Amino acid sequence: MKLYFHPMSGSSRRVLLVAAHLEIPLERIVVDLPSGEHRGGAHVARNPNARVPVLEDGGFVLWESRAIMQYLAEQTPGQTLYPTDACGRADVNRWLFWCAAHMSLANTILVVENFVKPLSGRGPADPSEVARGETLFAQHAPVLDAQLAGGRWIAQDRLTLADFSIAASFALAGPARIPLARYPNIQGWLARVQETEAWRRTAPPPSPQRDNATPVPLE
Ligand SMILES: N[C@@H](CCC(=O)N[C@@H](CS)C(=O)NCC(=O)O)C(=O)O
Repeated sequence: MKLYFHPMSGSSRRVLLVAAHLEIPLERIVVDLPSGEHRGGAHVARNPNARVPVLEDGGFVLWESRAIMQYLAEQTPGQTLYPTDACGRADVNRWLFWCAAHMSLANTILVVENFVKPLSGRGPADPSEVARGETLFAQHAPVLDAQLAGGRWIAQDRLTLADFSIAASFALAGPARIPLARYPNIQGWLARVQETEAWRRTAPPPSPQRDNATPVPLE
């Protein structure tokens, strides 16, 4: 299977996390987002949304990162990331949809404004967009923090696709200045996800702009 991705992309990271955890070999093909390769004909033919990631499995082409996560889990007998019983699966699906509709949306606004724009010379951040991202974050982060008050993982009392999906959207929390200070349960859970072998194995290459950025203080 081939994965068209970019190493700094959170959407790509959530797919890589699942593949690493399930030990599914993927041929990784970088789509050069900074140069606009994703808007070129070859990539648009794979994904009309002109985004990464895209999975190719033989003649089957699949875009949307969470659909790819589910597809990879389905390929793996005995996996525990994606429950097979109806209630367990619905529970995980609930958090995958919530991630796409709410948490990722808030985080992505802050990633784009506070990290991507300055890094790519499209900056500076637009204060009204930053405010919109922070407002959405303040609306949704308490839901996740409360959920994590009751356990180590988001769903099913174990590591699932929900954890990898949501954690990937926080991968650039520091340089994106995502305001995590008031959410100790999210911080503790992120540290747990970051201790997994899959997280370590999918780390993007070093980037001075990312690694030397000053994050929002946690206290
Ligand atoms: N809902 C999509 C989002 C994909 C997405 O936004 N990918 C970003 C990288 S994280 C991208 O390709 N951005 C290119 C652009 O917006 O021009 C998914 O989950 O796969």
